[in-house]
Amino acid sequence: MSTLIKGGLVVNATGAFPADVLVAGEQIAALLAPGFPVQADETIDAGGKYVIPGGIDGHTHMEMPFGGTFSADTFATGTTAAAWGGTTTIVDFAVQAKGTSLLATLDKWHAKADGNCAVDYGFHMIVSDVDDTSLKEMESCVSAGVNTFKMFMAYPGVFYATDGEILRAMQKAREIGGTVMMHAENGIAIDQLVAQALAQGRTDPVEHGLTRPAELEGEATSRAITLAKVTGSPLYIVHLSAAQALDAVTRARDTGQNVFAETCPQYLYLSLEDLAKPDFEGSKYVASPPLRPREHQSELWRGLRTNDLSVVSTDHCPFCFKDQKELGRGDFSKIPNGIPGVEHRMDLLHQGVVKGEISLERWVEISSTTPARMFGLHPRKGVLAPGADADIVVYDPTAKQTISAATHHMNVDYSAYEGMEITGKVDTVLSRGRVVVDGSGFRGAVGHGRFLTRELNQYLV
Ligand code: DUC
Ligand code: ZN
Ligand code: ZN
Ligand code: ZN
Repeated sequence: MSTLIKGGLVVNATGAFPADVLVAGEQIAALLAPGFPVQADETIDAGGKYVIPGGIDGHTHMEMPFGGTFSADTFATGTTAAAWGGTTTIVDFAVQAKGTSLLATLDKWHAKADGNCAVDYGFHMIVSDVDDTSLKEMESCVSAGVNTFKMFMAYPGVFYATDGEILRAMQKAREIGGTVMMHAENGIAIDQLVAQALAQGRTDPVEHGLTRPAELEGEATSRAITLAKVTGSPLYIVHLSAAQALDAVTRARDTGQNVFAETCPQYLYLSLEDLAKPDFEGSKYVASPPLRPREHQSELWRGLRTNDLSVVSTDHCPFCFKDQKELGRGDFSKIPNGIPGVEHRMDLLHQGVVKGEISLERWVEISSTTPARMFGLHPRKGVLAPGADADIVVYDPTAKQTISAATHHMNVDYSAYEGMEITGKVDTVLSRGRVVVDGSGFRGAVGHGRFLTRELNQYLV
């Protein structure tokens, strides 16, 4: 089976140029001068459109257990929504429950995902127990294609790791070619602020933001960076939301330390004002770290331009308003943490191109090429080049759309971006050579997506 994508503007992280893209089987066979005569079974007209590498969302939570409930997207619904939005690879977090083994956790996540994904997928591992067994098992995770290990400085008593535990895990990561991913918020201090708020009868969703000040993200980020420096471990800060945290990352990067950070669309577009919406509407915007006052947003865009923020992932973690977010009525600390977004990352970041915050090439870089290199998937993913997987998005830069829960494909009953007008729209999506989305709708299949074993972070020096 061969497909020719004709007449588009090919955009890679390294540049944009008019070219036709020939796909043979599951891979890109050639980039051709426009109009170069070639036979193909199927032709896709990309005239007036961008042709970009499929998006890679390096941070999702499908079917994630949380306080007796689960995030609302299954691997089937979540990866289908990803495909609709031009994301052709996700990296989801396997969650070690305390007292269980990392390898059993991996098996559990494979049982949920294998045969159930519409696009390709990999895993990160959340390490909840730092003990000799888990540390030893991290080696087996690397052999199984999972070399990124998330830890938490937040959530005492649940996922929280002490500085000593973080130090030990970082030493191990350094030894085995792994990268530690950090949820950097000072959970010990936050828990005190939360208890004080509840004792004073402050129970609304906005208190979630007020009890998690930006300074405590900045402090934890600095501390994680220091521990990484002492151990020589690479460090990837997940879901960075605050200017103070960005400052810490920027300082470390300026010394040449292997420190990397991602932010998420919600921190670029939403703010504490959303958390303050009345009638419990604010619960739709509860995620950790919390949405920040608006002035942080311009700092984050600047960080994306300077590459102190290297990646934008969604932290897609959908909980329905009805019955799930509502668990926290009367106590904001019980609102399930998470915002849905896997479907709209490419569109939301394209607004950055439209508004002149980032270049066209940078859009591709932060949403696909850098995640591919950071998470050991490049050059198979993240680039349009001969030999790469034919994960390709034809994107119409001028089409208009309005984001709404009434039309999205995620299995969640609200959109955090309800009513937002977007310039640009996914036209056609190929996953490993197969058209999975086009004008006629979803043409892919649950089960088409394959597990990706990942190699070393290519940015390490
Ligand atoms: N951290 C995440 O990365 N996702 C959901 C909640 C959290 O604290
Ligand atoms: Zn987190
Ligand atoms: Zn710098
Ligand atoms: Zn997350």
